[in-house]
Formats: sequence, C-alpha cells, structure tokens
Amino acid sequence: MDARVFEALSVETLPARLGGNTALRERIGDDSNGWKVSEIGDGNLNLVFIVKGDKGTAIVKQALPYVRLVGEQWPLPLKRSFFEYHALTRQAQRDPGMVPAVYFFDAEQAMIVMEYLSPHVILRHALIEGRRLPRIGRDLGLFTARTLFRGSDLCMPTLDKKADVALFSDNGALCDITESLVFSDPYIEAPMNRHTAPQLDGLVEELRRDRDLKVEAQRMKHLFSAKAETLCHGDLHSGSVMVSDDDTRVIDPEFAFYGPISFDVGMLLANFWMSYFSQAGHEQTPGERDSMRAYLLGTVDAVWATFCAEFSRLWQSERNGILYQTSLFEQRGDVLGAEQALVRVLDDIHHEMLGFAGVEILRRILGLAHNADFETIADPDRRAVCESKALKLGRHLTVNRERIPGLAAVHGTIERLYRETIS
Ligand code: SR1
Ligand code: MG
Repeated sequence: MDARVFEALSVETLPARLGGNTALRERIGDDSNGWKVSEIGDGNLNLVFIVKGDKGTAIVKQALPYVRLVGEQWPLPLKRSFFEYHALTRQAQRDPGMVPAVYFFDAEQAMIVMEYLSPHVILRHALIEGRRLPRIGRDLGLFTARTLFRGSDLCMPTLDKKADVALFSDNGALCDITESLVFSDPYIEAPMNRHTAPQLDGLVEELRRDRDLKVEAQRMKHLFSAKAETLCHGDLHSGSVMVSDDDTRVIDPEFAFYGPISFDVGMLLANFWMSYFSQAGHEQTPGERDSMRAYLLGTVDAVWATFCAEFSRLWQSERNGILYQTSLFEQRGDVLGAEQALVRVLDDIHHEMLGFAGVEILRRILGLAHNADFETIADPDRRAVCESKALKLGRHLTVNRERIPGLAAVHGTIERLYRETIS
C-alpha cells in the first residue's frame, strides 16, 4: 500500500491497493487480478474483507474513522486498530492458538491482515440457531484465566506492566464508548437509546427510577475506570468468539484496556445468559429448546469452573509479580496463607463479574447497541417477554452481586424467571 494518508478500502480497490503486499501474497497467491473480495463486516465499527486467492484466503480488517453503526457524525480514532494488533499479539503469547494469527499490520491504514477462520462461525449466530458447541466452556475458561492472570501484576514484571498500562491508556475513545454505553446511558433518556416499545416502557421507566440500581451501576463503572488490574479484551461478547466443533477463537480486541480481571468474564457470562432468555423467542413450540437452555447454563458453569481451576494453577506456578509474592507465603512455609489469599482474590472476581454481567445485560436491551439474540425475534411481544426476564436478571445481578453465593444461586434465579408468566 503506497498512500500514507488513510483511505478506506473497498471491494473494488483492495486488489490494486494490496496487490504488492508480500505478507498477503504469500498467504493467498500473487495474482491479485484474480483475488475474490467480499465485505462481511457485521459489527458496529469496522470494515472486514475476505480475500480469496488461488493459494488461500485471508481476512483484511480496517478501522473506519467513525462508528459504522451510527455514521460519520460519530468520529472514532483509527488508532483502535493499533490497540487491537497489540492485544492480539499479547493474547497469542498468553494463550497460544486462541486468537487469529496476524500476518501484517499497517498503522497508517488502520489495517490488520490476519488468518481466515474456516469452517468457523460467530458464536452468537450458532447459539441463535440452537447449535451446541462442545468445547467453548473449557476453551473460554482457559482463555480468560490465562490472558487475565498473565497480563496482571500477579504475573508480569511490574515495570513491563506499568509500561503497558501507559501504552494502552491511549485507547481512551474506546473506553469512553463503554463508559457511556454500558454504565450510564441505559439509565437515562440518552438520545440513541432504544428498547422494545411500548411493551417494555413500564419496566424501563421503573429501572431508570431505581436508585439502588443506578448507584450500583456507577460502582461498576468506578471499578471499570479505576482498577487497572490486567489487559482485558474489553468487548468479550458472543460476537467476539468464532467457533467450530473442534476449535474456538477470540477475535476483535479493539476495546483492549487495563481494567478489572472480572470484566471480561462478566461480559462473557452475560451473553450466555442473554442467549438463554432469547431461546424462547426462537423455538417453534414451547420447551423445544430445553436442552439448549441446559447447555447454556452448563457452559457458564464450565467457563467459571475452568477459569477458577486454571487461575489457581497459574497462582501456584506463575505468581512471579509484585502481588501476594511467594516470599511472603510459600517461601516461609505458609502454603495455607497463599491459598487463603487465592480464595479472597477469586471471591472478589466472582462478585465483580456478576455486577459486570448485570450491566451488560441491561445495556443490550435499554441502550444503543442491542444484540442479535433478541433482535432476531421478529414478534415484538415475544421479544419483550424474553427481554423483560433478562432485564430482571440484570438488575438482580447488579444490585445484589455481593450477596449472591455462587452460580448455582444465579442459575436458580434464571430458571425461576424463565418459568415466570409475563402477561
Ligand atoms: C458504538 S459501538 C457499540 C458497541 O459495539 C461494540 O461491539 C461494543 O460492544 C460497543 O459497546
Ligand atoms: Mg467487535
């Protein structure tokens, strides 16, 4: 690519503009005139091209200088592509094989050339179809434990971690999106908010008048903005995971930032719980998706159990950072002290993660960025029933997170809400 000034790619211009790119040619073949290009971006922000040549296929992802979902009136820095690239390289080191391989990065063009994943599909789409993926609970539990532990002061040399905090602190525009869209806008009449109306009007008004909810949502925002604990993916929902029956990959870490360990885990679990409540809107006959619902709760249990087991393993084998040093515990023969500290750390993560899950659920139904799980339920009455149950769960998790003893209690609440009749 010769132009140093940013220029958005298109299906028509891509072969000519990237025809000289060695990394891409090596992967897909030299004959750029024969490359087949299609644009498949269905996210809120970027262009995503599949480029197929005679030797292979690759993905070209390019940031746009504005929010694609809204338009040019909402400018957004191209530098998010730089943060995505740097997050991908760190995640590839911390949990090898779990993110797409990066072939090339161009900062000026805000463009990443990366591995084409096939026969993978977006996890959210698979769950909407009622497809059960056998590996995701374990794979995502390992991914979150490894990336979040290894990116924190539990493991990293503290000067490296502090330098990385400084590097990622410039991803403020993307944090600002989360700070507004997740933690504040859902609780006021923000101009771009929408909800299923008039069916949910009453409940939405009630939630916006709910003082306890507003206070707790702000406490979650406080944690998000102040607890620079580890390098988070930053947007770990089911649209950021690609799956096949025997492989799981995490994509799109452009929202990467230093934040609480609990943030990614909470966002992820929230998306399984929303999928659970959306299933009733996708079944032809009541109860048809009972086994899918059981699978989703089982997947949440598997993510959390795997996360805890792997985090505990890393606690014992890779706790080389400035926190809870072995010199204070194991090296003085105090193994029980190290275990006690681990229990406290996991306990904090557990309660925080429930709060982050709660606000994620609420914002996907009350705010700007909805999810396809609910949006693809065409009948608004049916959709509203599913959404209102999810809203009640979101409120419960956000407000009561510190008193919820464990996931069994959450799943009891979810099953009760599912059985509840809503007129
Ligand atoms: C304006 S961006 C809206 C949402 O899309 C991204 O995937 C993030 O979840 C963000 O909140
Ligand atoms: Mg994304």
